[in-house]
Amino acid sequence: MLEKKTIFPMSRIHCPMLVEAWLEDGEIKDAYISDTLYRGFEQILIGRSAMDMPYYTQRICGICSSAHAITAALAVEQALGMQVPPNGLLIRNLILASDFIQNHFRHLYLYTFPDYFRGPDIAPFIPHSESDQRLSSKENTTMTEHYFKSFEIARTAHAAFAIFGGKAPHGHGIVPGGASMEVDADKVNRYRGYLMEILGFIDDVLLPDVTLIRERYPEYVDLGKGVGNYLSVGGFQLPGGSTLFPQGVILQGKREAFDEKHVTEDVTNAWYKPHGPLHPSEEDTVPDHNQPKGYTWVKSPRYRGQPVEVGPLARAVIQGEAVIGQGALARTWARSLELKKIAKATLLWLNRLEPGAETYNGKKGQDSGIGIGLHEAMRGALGHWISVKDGRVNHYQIITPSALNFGARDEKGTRSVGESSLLGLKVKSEDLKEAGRIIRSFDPCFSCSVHVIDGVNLYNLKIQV
Ligand code: NFE
Repeated sequence: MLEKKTIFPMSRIHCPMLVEAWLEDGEIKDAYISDTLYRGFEQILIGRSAMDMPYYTQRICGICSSAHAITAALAVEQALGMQVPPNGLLIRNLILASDFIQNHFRHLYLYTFPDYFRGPDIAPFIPHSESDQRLSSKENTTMTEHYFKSFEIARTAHAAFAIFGGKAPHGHGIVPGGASMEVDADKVNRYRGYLMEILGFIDDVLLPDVTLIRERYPEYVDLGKGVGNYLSVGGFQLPGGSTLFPQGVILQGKREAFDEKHVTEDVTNAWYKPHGPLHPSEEDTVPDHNQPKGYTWVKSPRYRGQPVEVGPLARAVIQGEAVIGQGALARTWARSLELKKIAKATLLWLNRLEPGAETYNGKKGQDSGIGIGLHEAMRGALGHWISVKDGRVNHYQIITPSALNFGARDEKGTRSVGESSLLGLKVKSEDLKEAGRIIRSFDPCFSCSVHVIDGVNLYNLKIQV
């Protein structure tokens, strides 16, 4: 006899993610993951100036804002035939890198590590989950100190962001055609100073902390595996064409080049007007709460019809880097190492900036066209598909990393990577902490995923079983 248990809210970042697990004898046999929040960004964008897309789309989310800015800028630049000068590429990378850094620190210390240590008897640590605590009291105290210290270091990353972004989050620095800030020695030196401080924290605090957690919870390195499919659309382009993150796909162990033509979304089990799998350039977003099979606002993105995992672990796998496993702590470990990789890269990019050289080129080849922006966001692959007519948006579709990891099961009934990662998990705790550790390792963000809170569906999930 299956027993239903619900985890809500699932994420420590904000509320709309709901996980429904179906258990038998303490083992998860099935899972449904639902986003209870609909936002409708794709409709908001229609009819607006294409040049404003980096600003509008950043409002999808405050923790990955600059990822949307750069992806929108790439889409608009392709549609309107714009070229970015070398300084512009580097400044955009520096803005996005500092945003990645604040995101990864927040994810690790505020949203993930509390799954593995016991904080003091104060908010936000209470009520405590007492099950499966493996750190000593002294180690718990140290982790708590680092938890609070991470606020400061994430703020330092935002300060670096604001040097070239004007403010953080939702900066003003990334625009179609380049970057709006000029380069001078003072900005370069301040950014470098912040990054040196951040690198010190990574080496002295973060890496020892994540090593400790990995040692105490070794089985989580492989608990919560995905489906063996990984995707990265690449990112952090440098003058000359190379990128820090490569692009590629691995499907069932086989590597292949990425081609966006193979990206589709269907809405069979989501709350939208029904349609089969469609390429984002052909797809619409028409909410329909009455769809009988619907159980989430997140559509079902697929690559060649298959679910794919995205994020730091996927990027490491695609890059051919050594990974420690494929489960929850393998994701957390990959995110920690990626943090260092990005922070170190910024120091090289700073050296390549040319003070005084142009950062922006507003010349356009045309006023109408089609563009595709693809860039890795903090949580994985992000795509913006735009069609522009006379400078205005007439079609826009967005596929976010959390939609890729956590969309609805598709027309064939295939589960997302996130739903699959819970299958077979043995649960001993009352609060399903084991499942929480796995789902939170993806760093889920459901405001991004459906880009008006619906009070009815928050608590009245219509799931078909
Ligand atoms: Ni709201 Fe985002 C990132 C995007 S969601 S955080 O990273 O796009 O997956």
